[in-house]
Amino acid sequence: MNFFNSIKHSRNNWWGKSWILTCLITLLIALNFGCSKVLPPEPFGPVPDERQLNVQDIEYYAFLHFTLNTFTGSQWGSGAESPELFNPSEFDADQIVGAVKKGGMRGVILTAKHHDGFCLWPSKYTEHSVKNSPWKNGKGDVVKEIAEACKRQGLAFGIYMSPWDRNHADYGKPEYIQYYRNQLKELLTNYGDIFTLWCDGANRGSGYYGGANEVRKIDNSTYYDWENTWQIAYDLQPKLYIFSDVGPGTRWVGNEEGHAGDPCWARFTPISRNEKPPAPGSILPEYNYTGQIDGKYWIPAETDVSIRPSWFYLEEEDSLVKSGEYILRMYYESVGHGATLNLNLPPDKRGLIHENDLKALTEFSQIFENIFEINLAENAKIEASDTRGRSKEYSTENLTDNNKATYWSTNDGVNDVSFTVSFNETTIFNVIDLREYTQLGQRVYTWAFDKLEDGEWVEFASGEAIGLRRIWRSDDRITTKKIRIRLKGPVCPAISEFGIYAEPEGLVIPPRKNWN
Ligand code: FUL
Ligand code: CA
Repeated sequence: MNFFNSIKHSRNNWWGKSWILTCLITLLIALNFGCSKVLPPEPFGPVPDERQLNVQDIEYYAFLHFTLNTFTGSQWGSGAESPELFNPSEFDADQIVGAVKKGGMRGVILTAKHHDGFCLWPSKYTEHSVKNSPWKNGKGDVVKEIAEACKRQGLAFGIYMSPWDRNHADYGKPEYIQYYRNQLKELLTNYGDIFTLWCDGANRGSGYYGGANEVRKIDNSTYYDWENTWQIAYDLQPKLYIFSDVGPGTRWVGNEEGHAGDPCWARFTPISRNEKPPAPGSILPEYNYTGQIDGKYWIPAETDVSIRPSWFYLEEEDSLVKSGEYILRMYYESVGHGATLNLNLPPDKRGLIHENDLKALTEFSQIFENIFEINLAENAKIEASDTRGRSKEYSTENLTDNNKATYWSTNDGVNDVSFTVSFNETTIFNVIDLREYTQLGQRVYTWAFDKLEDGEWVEFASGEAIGLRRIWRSDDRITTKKIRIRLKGPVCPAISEFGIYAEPEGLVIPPRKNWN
Protein backbone atom coordinates (compact mmCIF):
# COMPACT_ATOMS: atom_id res chain seq x y z
CA MET A 1 0.00 0.00 0.00
CA ASN A 2 1.48 3.27 -1.01
CA PHE A 3 1.31 6.38 1.20
CA PHE A 4 -1.77 7.93 -0.46
CA ASN A 5 -3.60 4.70 -0.38
CA SER A 6 -2.82 4.32 3.28
CA ILE A 7 -4.35 7.72 4.00
CA LYS A 8 -7.36 6.88 1.91
CA HIS A 9 -7.67 3.59 3.68
CA SER A 10 -7.13 5.11 7.11
CA ARG A 11 -10.13 7.41 6.67
CA ASN A 12 -12.20 4.38 7.18
CA ASN A 13 -11.06 3.61 10.70
CA TRP A 14 -10.76 5.51 13.96
CA TRP A 15 -6.99 4.93 14.34
CA GLY A 16 -6.37 6.40 10.96
CA LYS A 17 -8.42 9.48 11.74
CA SER A 18 -6.58 10.08 14.97
CA TRP A 19 -3.26 9.77 13.13
CA ILE A 20 -4.21 12.59 10.76
CA LEU A 21 -5.43 14.68 13.70
CA THR A 22 -2.13 14.20 15.52
CA CYS A 23 -0.23 15.28 12.42
CA LEU A 24 -2.39 18.39 12.08
CA ILE A 25 -2.00 19.36 15.74
CA THR A 26 1.78 18.87 15.55
CA LEU A 27 1.89 21.02 12.43
CA LEU A 28 -0.15 23.75 14.09
CA ILE A 29 2.05 23.72 17.19
CA ALA A 30 5.18 23.92 15.04
CA LEU A 31 3.75 26.78 13.01
CA ASN A 32 2.69 28.55 16.15
CA PHE A 33 6.21 28.27 17.64
CA GLY A 34 7.79 29.49 14.45
CA CYS A 35 5.61 32.60 14.35
CA SER A 36 5.31 33.37 18.04
CA LYS A 37 7.21 36.43 19.13
CA VAL A 38 9.61 36.08 22.03
CA LEU A 39 8.76 38.92 24.36
CA PRO A 40 11.49 41.45 25.12
CA PRO A 41 12.83 41.73 28.68
CA GLU A 42 10.90 43.97 31.03
CA PRO A 43 12.56 47.39 31.53
CA PHE A 44 14.62 47.56 34.70
CA GLY A 45 14.86 50.67 36.92
CA PRO A 46 14.69 54.18 35.46
CA VAL A 47 14.76 54.46 31.66
CA PRO A 48 15.37 57.40 29.30
CA ASP A 49 12.44 59.32 27.83
CA GLU A 50 12.22 60.28 24.14
CA ARG A 51 13.99 63.59 24.75
CA GLN A 52 16.88 61.86 26.45
CA LEU A 53 17.15 59.29 23.67
CA ASN A 54 17.62 62.22 21.31
CA VAL A 55 20.64 63.59 23.19
CA GLN A 56 22.06 60.11 23.63
CA ASP A 57 22.07 59.83 19.85
CA ILE A 58 23.79 63.17 19.42
CA GLU A 59 26.34 62.05 22.05
CA TYR A 60 29.16 64.46 21.17
CA TYR A 61 28.49 68.12 20.39
CA ALA A 62 30.03 71.58 20.59
CA PHE A 63 29.61 74.54 22.86
CA LEU A 64 30.15 77.96 21.27
CA HIS A 65 31.03 80.62 23.83
CA PHE A 66 30.74 83.93 22.04
CA THR A 67 29.60 87.34 23.31
CA LEU A 68 30.97 90.75 24.35
CA ASN A 69 33.53 88.86 26.46
CA THR A 70 35.20 87.81 23.21
CA PHE A 71 36.02 91.45 22.60
CA THR A 72 36.81 92.53 26.18
CA GLY A 73 38.94 89.54 27.14
CA SER A 74 36.70 88.85 30.12
CA GLN A 75 35.19 85.49 31.10
CA TRP A 76 32.33 86.87 33.17
CA GLY A 77 31.21 90.25 31.82
CA SER A 78 29.70 92.45 34.54
CA GLY A 79 26.74 93.50 32.39
CA ALA A 80 27.99 97.09 32.08
CA GLU A 81 29.78 96.53 28.75
CA SER A 82 28.66 98.56 25.76
CA PRO A 83 26.96 96.60 22.94
CA GLU A 84 29.12 98.66 20.61
CA LEU A 85 32.05 96.45 21.47
CA PHE A 86 30.48 93.52 19.64
CA ASN A 87 31.97 93.70 16.17
CA PRO A 88 33.38 90.50 14.65
CA SER A 89 35.28 91.44 11.52
CA GLU A 90 34.78 88.25 9.49
CA PHE A 91 31.93 86.40 11.18
CA ASP A 92 31.20 83.24 9.20
CA ALA A 93 28.63 80.84 10.63
CA ASP A 94 29.49 78.16 8.07
CA GLN A 95 33.16 78.26 9.01
CA ILE A 96 32.22 77.88 12.70
CA VAL A 97 29.72 75.08 12.14
CA GLY A 98 32.08 73.52 9.60
CA ALA A 99 34.75 73.31 12.32
CA VAL A 100 32.28 71.56 14.60
CA LYS A 101 31.52 69.09 11.87
CA LYS A 102 35.19 68.59 11.11
CA GLY A 103 35.63 67.64 14.77
CA GLY A 104 33.11 64.84 14.32
CA MET A 105 30.44 66.48 16.50
CA ARG A 106 26.72 66.20 15.79
CA GLY A 107 25.36 69.36 17.39
CA VAL A 108 26.03 72.93 18.51
CA ILE A 109 25.02 74.81 21.67
CA LEU A 110 25.38 78.57 21.31
CA THR A 111 25.61 81.01 24.25
CA ALA A 112 22.67 83.09 23.03
CA LYS A 113 22.97 85.00 26.32
CA HIS A 114 25.77 84.58 28.86
CA HIS A 115 25.89 85.98 32.41
CA ASP A 116 26.58 89.50 31.08
CA GLY A 117 23.06 89.58 29.65
CA PHE A 118 24.14 90.53 26.11
CA CYS A 119 21.86 88.90 23.56
CA LEU A 120 23.27 87.48 20.34
CA TRP A 121 19.85 87.88 18.77
CA PRO A 122 17.82 91.13 18.42
CA SER A 123 15.50 90.41 21.34
CA LYS A 124 12.57 92.78 21.47
CA TYR A 125 12.71 92.78 25.27
CA THR A 126 16.09 94.51 25.72
CA GLU A 127 18.43 97.03 24.16
CA HIS A 128 21.42 95.01 25.37
CA SER A 129 21.85 93.03 22.18
CA VAL A 130 23.37 92.78 18.71
CA LYS A 131 20.85 95.30 17.46
CA ASN A 132 22.84 98.05 19.16
CA SER A 133 26.18 96.85 17.90
CA PRO A 134 28.03 98.07 14.80
CA TRP A 135 28.13 94.50 13.46
CA LYS A 136 26.04 94.45 10.28
CA ASN A 137 24.80 97.91 11.29
CA GLY A 138 22.73 96.42 14.06
CA LYS A 139 20.87 94.19 11.62
CA GLY A 140 22.76 90.99 12.43
CA ASP A 141 21.48 87.93 14.29
CA VAL A 142 24.12 85.41 15.40
CA VAL A 143 21.51 82.91 16.63
CA LYS A 144 19.81 82.89 13.24
CA GLU A 145 23.02 82.53 11.29
CA ILE A 146 24.34 79.67 13.43
CA ALA A 147 20.92 77.94 13.42
CA GLU A 148 20.77 78.15 9.63
CA ALA A 149 24.35 76.95 9.17
CA CYS A 150 23.54 73.97 11.43
CA LYS A 151 20.56 73.16 9.28
CA ARG A 152 22.61 73.42 6.09
CA GLN A 153 25.34 71.21 7.48
CA GLY A 154 23.04 68.68 9.16
CA LEU A 155 23.83 69.39 12.82
CA ALA A 156 21.44 69.76 15.74
CA PHE A 157 21.15 73.22 17.23
CA GLY A 158 20.78 74.08 20.93
CA ILE A 159 20.65 77.13 23.15
CA TYR A 160 22.52 78.25 26.26
CA MET A 161 20.64 81.07 27.95
CA SER A 162 22.10 82.11 31.29
CA PRO A 163 19.50 82.45 34.03
CA TRP A 164 21.82 84.83 35.89
CA ASP A 165 21.70 88.15 34.01
CA ARG A 166 24.15 90.75 35.31
CA ASN A 167 22.82 93.45 33.01
CA HIS A 168 19.10 93.42 33.64
CA ALA A 169 17.70 95.96 36.09
CA ASP A 170 15.04 93.53 37.34
CA TYR A 171 17.35 90.63 38.06
CA GLY A 172 16.51 89.24 41.50
CA LYS A 173 12.91 90.53 41.35
CA PRO A 174 9.88 88.50 40.18
CA GLU A 175 9.65 90.63 36.99
CA TYR A 176 12.87 89.16 35.70
CA ILE A 177 11.28 85.71 35.44
CA GLN A 178 8.79 87.07 32.93
CA TYR A 179 11.66 88.63 31.00
CA TYR A 180 13.55 85.31 31.00
CA ARG A 181 10.46 83.45 29.80
CA ASN A 182 9.75 86.00 27.09
CA GLN A 183 13.25 85.58 25.76
CA LEU A 184 13.01 81.83 26.02
CA LYS A 185 9.89 81.94 23.86
CA GLU A 186 11.67 84.09 21.28
CA LEU A 187 14.53 81.64 21.05
CA LEU A 188 12.37 78.54 20.98
CA THR A 189 9.92 79.78 18.36
CA ASN A 190 11.99 81.72 15.84
CA TYR A 191 14.95 79.47 15.14
CA GLY A 192 13.64 76.06 14.09
CA ASP A 193 14.24 72.82 16.00
CA ILE A 194 16.20 73.25 19.22
CA PHE A 195 17.67 70.09 20.71
CA THR A 196 18.62 71.42 24.12
CA LEU A 197 18.28 74.24 26.59
CA TRP A 198 21.44 74.53 28.68
CA CYS A 199 20.62 76.04 32.09
CA ASP A 200 23.70 77.26 33.90
CA GLY A 201 23.60 77.18 37.70
CA ALA A 202 26.48 79.67 38.17
CA ASN A 203 25.74 82.83 40.14
CA ARG A 204 27.98 84.90 42.39
CA GLY A 205 25.46 87.66 43.02
CA SER A 206 27.26 90.80 41.92
CA GLY A 207 26.44 92.70 38.74
CA TYR A 208 25.65 95.94 36.95
CA TYR A 209 21.87 95.39 37.11
CA GLY A 210 20.83 98.44 35.09
CA GLY A 211 23.34 100.64 36.91
CA ALA A 212 22.62 99.54 40.49
CA ASN A 213 26.02 97.83 40.71
CA GLU A 214 25.24 95.66 43.68
CA VAL A 215 25.07 92.11 44.95
CA ARG A 216 21.73 90.36 44.46
CA LYS A 217 21.25 86.98 46.04
CA ILE A 218 18.51 84.68 44.86
CA ASP A 219 17.37 81.25 46.03
CA ASN A 220 18.34 79.02 43.14
CA SER A 221 15.80 76.37 44.04
CA THR A 222 12.75 78.65 43.97
CA TYR A 223 13.50 81.92 42.14
CA TYR A 224 13.26 80.69 38.54
CA ASP A 225 10.23 78.44 39.17
CA TRP A 226 11.89 75.93 36.91
CA GLU A 227 8.98 73.57 36.75
CA ASN A 228 6.87 76.12 34.89
CA THR A 229 9.75 77.72 33.03
CA TRP A 230 10.82 74.36 31.63
CA GLN A 231 7.27 73.49 30.72
CA ILE A 232 7.29 76.47 28.34
CA ALA A 233 10.35 75.01 26.66
CA TYR A 234 8.82 71.53 26.42
CA ASP A 235 5.61 72.90 24.94
CA LEU A 236 7.48 74.79 22.25
CA GLN A 237 10.03 72.14 21.32
CA PRO A 238 8.94 68.50 21.40
CA LYS A 239 12.45 67.05 21.19
CA LEU A 240 14.24 69.43 23.51
CA TYR A 241 15.90 68.08 26.65
CA ILE A 242 17.16 70.21 29.50
CA PHE A 243 20.65 70.29 30.89
CA SER A 244 21.23 71.64 34.38
CA ASP A 245 23.46 70.74 37.31
CA VAL A 246 20.91 68.12 38.32
CA GLY A 247 18.96 67.32 35.15
CA PRO A 248 16.21 66.51 34.29
CA GLY A 249 17.61 65.75 30.79
CA THR A 250 21.32 65.54 31.55
CA ARG A 251 23.26 66.49 34.68
CA TRP A 252 26.57 68.28 35.07
CA VAL A 253 29.46 65.87 35.47
CA GLY A 254 30.88 67.98 38.31
CA ASN A 255 34.07 69.28 36.65
CA GLU A 256 35.09 71.24 33.56
CA GLU A 257 38.14 69.13 32.81
CA GLY A 258 36.73 66.61 30.35
CA HIS A 259 36.28 63.44 32.37
CA ALA A 260 33.40 61.49 33.87
CA GLY A 261 33.61 59.05 36.77
CA ASP A 262 34.48 55.40 36.34
CA PRO A 263 31.85 54.12 36.60
CA CYS A 264 29.48 56.93 35.67
CA TRP A 265 25.91 55.65 36.15
CA ALA A 266 23.12 57.25 34.15
CA ARG A 267 21.03 56.66 37.27
CA PHE A 268 21.01 59.58 39.62
CA THR A 269 19.06 61.03 42.54
CA PRO A 270 19.69 64.77 42.71
CA ILE A 271 20.12 65.85 46.32
CA SER A 272 17.97 68.93 45.83
CA ARG A 273 15.21 67.03 44.11
CA ASN A 274 13.21 65.78 47.08
CA GLU A 275 10.61 64.44 44.69
CA LYS A 276 10.21 67.97 43.30
CA PRO A 277 11.74 69.17 40.03
CA PRO A 278 15.47 69.56 40.43
CA ALA A 279 16.98 73.00 40.88
CA PRO A 280 20.32 73.87 39.32
CA GLY A 281 22.99 75.25 41.58
CA SER A 282 23.01 72.80 44.48
CA ILE A 283 24.98 69.67 43.84
CA LEU A 284 27.30 67.19 45.45
CA PRO A 285 30.01 67.01 42.76
CA GLU A 286 31.04 63.48 43.70
CA TYR A 287 27.51 62.19 43.04
CA ASN A 288 27.34 64.05 39.77
CA TYR A 289 30.66 62.51 38.77
CA THR A 290 29.74 58.86 39.31
CA GLY A 291 25.95 58.83 39.39
CA GLN A 292 24.44 56.17 41.66
CA ILE A 293 23.88 52.48 41.10
CA ASP A 294 20.52 52.85 42.86
CA GLY A 295 19.73 56.35 41.54
CA LYS A 296 16.00 56.91 41.12
CA TYR A 297 16.04 58.80 37.83
CA TRP A 298 17.59 58.39 34.41
CA ILE A 299 19.82 61.49 34.24
CA PRO A 300 23.11 60.78 32.43
CA ALA A 301 26.08 63.08 32.90
CA GLU A 302 27.19 65.68 30.38
CA THR A 303 30.91 66.46 30.33
CA ASP A 304 31.45 70.09 29.34
CA VAL A 305 34.98 71.21 28.68
CA SER A 306 36.72 73.83 26.58
CA ILE A 307 39.27 73.08 23.87
CA ARG A 308 41.26 75.90 25.50
CA PRO A 309 41.76 76.70 29.20
CA SER A 310 39.02 79.39 29.08
CA TRP A 311 35.44 79.34 27.81
CA PHE A 312 35.71 82.59 25.83
CA TYR A 313 38.42 83.27 23.28
CA LEU A 314 41.70 84.78 24.50
CA GLU A 315 44.56 85.42 22.12
CA GLU A 316 47.11 84.41 24.77
CA GLU A 317 45.60 80.93 24.74
CA ASP A 318 46.26 80.32 21.04
CA SER A 319 49.18 78.13 22.04
CA LEU A 320 47.22 76.27 24.70
CA VAL A 321 44.70 74.47 22.49
CA LYS A 322 44.25 70.84 23.50
CA SER A 323 45.71 68.44 20.95
CA GLY A 324 43.81 65.88 18.88
CA GLU A 325 45.25 63.15 21.11
CA TYR A 326 44.08 64.99 24.23
CA ILE A 327 40.59 65.37 22.77
CA LEU A 328 40.63 61.61 22.23
CA ARG A 329 41.52 61.12 25.91
CA MET A 330 38.55 63.30 26.88
CA TYR A 331 36.29 61.41 24.49
CA TYR A 332 37.29 58.06 26.00
CA GLU A 333 36.80 59.43 29.51
CA SER A 334 33.41 61.00 28.86
CA VAL A 335 31.51 59.31 26.02
CA GLY A 336 33.49 56.17 26.84
CA HIS A 337 32.21 56.27 30.43
CA GLY A 338 28.57 56.66 29.44
CA ALA A 339 28.37 60.48 29.51
CA THR A 340 27.89 62.90 26.63
CA LEU A 341 30.69 65.28 25.59
CA ASN A 342 30.09 68.99 25.07
CA LEU A 343 33.35 70.41 23.73
CA ASN A 344 33.64 74.21 23.71
CA LEU A 345 35.09 75.94 20.64
CA PRO A 346 35.22 79.69 21.26
CA PRO A 347 34.94 81.83 18.10
CA ASP A 348 37.63 84.53 18.06
CA LYS A 349 37.34 88.30 17.52
CA ARG A 350 37.03 87.74 13.79
CA GLY A 351 34.01 85.51 14.43
CA LEU A 352 35.86 82.42 13.24
CA ILE A 353 37.19 79.26 14.86
CA HIS A 354 40.91 79.86 15.15
CA GLU A 355 43.31 77.90 12.92
CA ASN A 356 44.93 76.16 15.91
CA ASP A 357 41.59 74.85 17.15
CA LEU A 358 40.74 73.72 13.62
CA LYS A 359 44.03 71.85 13.39
CA ALA A 360 43.37 70.03 16.67
CA LEU A 361 39.87 69.06 15.55
CA THR A 362 41.14 67.77 12.22
CA GLU A 363 43.82 65.74 14.00
CA PHE A 364 41.24 64.31 16.36
CA SER A 365 38.94 63.26 13.52
CA GLN A 366 41.74 61.58 11.64
CA ILE A 367 42.85 59.59 14.68
CA PHE A 368 39.25 58.77 15.52
CA GLU A 369 38.42 57.48 12.05
CA ASN A 370 41.60 55.49 12.02
CA ILE A 371 40.60 53.71 15.21
CA PHE A 372 36.90 53.22 14.72
CA GLU A 373 36.65 52.54 11.01
CA ILE A 374 37.31 48.80 11.32
CA ASN A 375 35.38 46.83 13.88
CA LEU A 376 37.43 43.67 14.33
CA ALA A 377 34.42 41.94 15.88
CA GLU A 378 32.47 42.12 12.61
CA ASN A 379 34.25 39.21 10.98
CA ALA A 380 34.68 37.19 14.15
CA LYS A 381 32.44 34.35 15.29
CA ILE A 382 30.41 35.38 18.33
CA GLU A 383 28.78 32.73 20.52
CA ALA A 384 26.73 33.55 23.60
CA SER A 385 26.23 31.50 26.75
CA ASP A 386 22.49 32.06 26.26
CA THR A 387 20.13 33.78 23.80
CA ARG A 388 16.67 34.91 24.72
CA GLY A 389 14.11 32.37 23.51
CA ARG A 390 16.81 31.13 21.13
CA SER A 391 15.34 33.80 18.92
CA LYS A 392 17.11 35.58 16.07
CA GLU A 393 15.50 38.74 17.35
CA TYR A 394 17.86 38.75 20.35
CA SER A 395 20.84 36.99 18.81
CA THR A 396 24.49 38.01 18.95
CA GLU A 397 24.21 39.16 15.32
CA ASN A 398 22.63 42.28 16.77
CA LEU A 399 25.88 43.13 18.51
CA THR A 400 27.71 44.12 15.35
CA ASP A 401 24.93 45.23 13.00
CA ASN A 402 25.65 48.93 13.56
CA ASN A 403 22.13 49.46 14.72
CA LYS A 404 21.44 50.72 18.23
CA ALA A 405 17.82 49.57 17.97
CA THR A 406 18.69 45.85 17.96
CA TYR A 407 20.25 43.99 20.86
CA TRP A 408 21.41 40.66 22.20
CA SER A 409 19.66 39.45 25.30
CA THR A 410 19.30 36.31 27.39
CA ASN A 411 16.37 34.58 29.04
CA ASP A 412 14.82 36.04 32.16
CA GLY A 413 16.81 35.05 35.23
CA VAL A 414 19.95 34.32 33.18
CA ASN A 415 21.91 37.28 34.54
CA ASP A 416 25.46 35.99 34.80
CA VAL A 417 26.33 35.64 31.13
CA SER A 418 29.11 35.74 28.60
CA PHE A 419 29.83 35.70 24.90
CA THR A 420 33.00 34.60 23.21
CA VAL A 421 34.55 36.19 20.18
CA SER A 422 36.68 33.92 17.98
CA PHE A 423 38.84 35.67 15.40
CA ASN A 424 39.91 33.93 12.19
CA GLU A 425 43.50 34.62 13.06
CA THR A 426 45.56 35.99 15.93
CA THR A 427 44.37 39.57 16.41
CA ILE A 428 45.87 42.61 18.11
CA PHE A 429 43.66 45.28 19.67
CA ASN A 430 43.46 47.69 22.60
CA VAL A 431 39.92 49.12 22.51
CA ILE A 432 36.59 47.46 23.36
CA ASP A 433 33.30 49.31 22.96
CA LEU A 434 29.96 48.22 24.46
CA ARG A 435 26.53 49.82 24.50
CA GLU A 436 23.42 48.86 26.42
CA TYR A 437 19.99 49.09 24.88
CA THR A 438 19.12 51.81 27.37
CA GLN A 439 15.38 51.82 26.61
CA LEU A 440 15.38 48.82 28.98
CA GLY A 441 17.43 50.60 31.65
CA GLN A 442 20.92 50.11 33.00
CA ARG A 443 21.05 46.33 33.47
CA VAL A 444 24.72 45.39 33.57
CA TYR A 445 26.39 46.03 36.91
CA THR A 446 29.81 44.47 36.27
CA TRP A 447 31.80 43.42 33.23
CA ALA A 448 35.07 41.55 32.70
CA PHE A 449 37.11 40.65 29.63
CA ASP A 450 39.21 37.48 29.26
CA LYS A 451 41.64 36.47 26.55
CA LEU A 452 42.54 32.94 25.61
CA GLU A 453 46.18 32.31 26.43
CA ASP A 454 47.74 28.83 26.12
CA GLY A 455 44.29 27.31 26.29
CA GLU A 456 43.33 29.18 29.49
CA TRP A 457 41.09 32.21 30.00
CA VAL A 458 43.06 35.10 31.47
CA GLU A 459 41.21 38.20 32.64
CA PHE A 460 42.66 41.45 31.28
CA ALA A 461 40.08 44.06 32.31
CA SER A 462 37.05 44.49 34.52
CA GLY A 463 34.79 47.25 35.75
CA GLU A 464 31.31 48.42 36.62
CA ALA A 465 28.47 49.81 34.50
CA ILE A 466 27.95 50.17 30.75
CA GLY A 467 24.87 52.35 30.12
CA LEU A 468 24.91 54.56 27.04
CA ARG A 469 28.39 53.38 26.22
CA ARG A 470 31.53 51.93 27.75
CA ILE A 471 34.81 52.17 25.91
CA TRP A 472 37.70 50.32 27.47
CA ARG A 473 41.17 51.11 26.14
CA SER A 474 44.65 50.28 27.25
CA ASP A 475 48.22 51.30 26.46
CA ASP A 476 48.98 47.58 26.29
CA ARG A 477 47.78 45.69 23.25
CA ILE A 478 46.06 42.35 23.59
CA THR A 479 47.16 39.61 21.19
CA THR A 480 44.88 36.58 21.01
CA LYS A 481 42.60 34.44 18.84
CA LYS A 482 39.70 34.47 21.24
CA ILE A 483 38.22 36.71 23.91
CA ARG A 484 35.32 36.35 26.31
CA ILE A 485 33.06 39.15 27.54
CA ARG A 486 31.47 38.41 30.93
CA LEU A 487 28.53 40.47 32.17
CA LYS A 488 26.60 40.37 35.41
CA GLY A 489 23.61 42.27 36.75
CA PRO A 490 20.36 41.87 38.66
CA VAL A 491 18.48 41.08 35.42
CA CYS A 492 19.32 39.70 31.99
CA PRO A 493 21.43 42.06 29.83
CA ALA A 494 20.40 43.91 26.66
CA ILE A 495 23.51 44.84 24.69
CA SER A 496 22.91 46.79 21.51
CA GLU A 497 26.39 47.25 20.07
CA PHE A 498 29.84 45.79 20.51
CA GLY A 499 33.15 46.66 18.87
CA ILE A 500 36.82 45.76 19.05
CA TYR A 501 39.36 48.21 17.66
CA ALA A 502 43.06 48.81 17.39
CA GLU A 503 44.59 52.26 17.83
CA PRO A 504 47.22 53.07 15.20
CA GLU A 505 50.78 52.11 16.15
CA GLY A 506 52.67 54.95 17.77
CA LEU A 507 49.61 56.86 19.00
CA VAL A 508 50.41 58.36 22.39
CA ILE A 509 47.56 59.58 24.55
CA PRO A 510 48.85 62.33 26.84
CA PRO A 511 48.25 62.00 30.58
CA ARG A 512 45.33 63.85 32.15
CA LYS A 513 46.24 67.43 32.93
CA ASN A 514 44.77 70.07 35.20
CA TRP A 515 44.16 72.99 32.82
CA ASN A 516 42.90 75.67 35.16
C1 FUL B 1 29.77 78.02 33.88
C2 FUL B 1 29.85 79.49 33.48
O1 FUL B 1 30.01 80.31 34.62
C3 FUL B 1 31.00 79.60 32.52
O2 FUL B 1 31.25 80.93 32.13
C4 FUL B 1 30.70 78.74 31.32
O3 FUL B 1 29.61 79.26 30.60
C5 FUL B 1 30.42 77.30 31.75
C6 FUL B 1 30.01 76.42 30.63
O4 FUL B 1 29.43 77.26 32.74
O5 FUL B 1 28.91 77.78 34.91
CA1 CA C 1 22.61 46.35 17.32
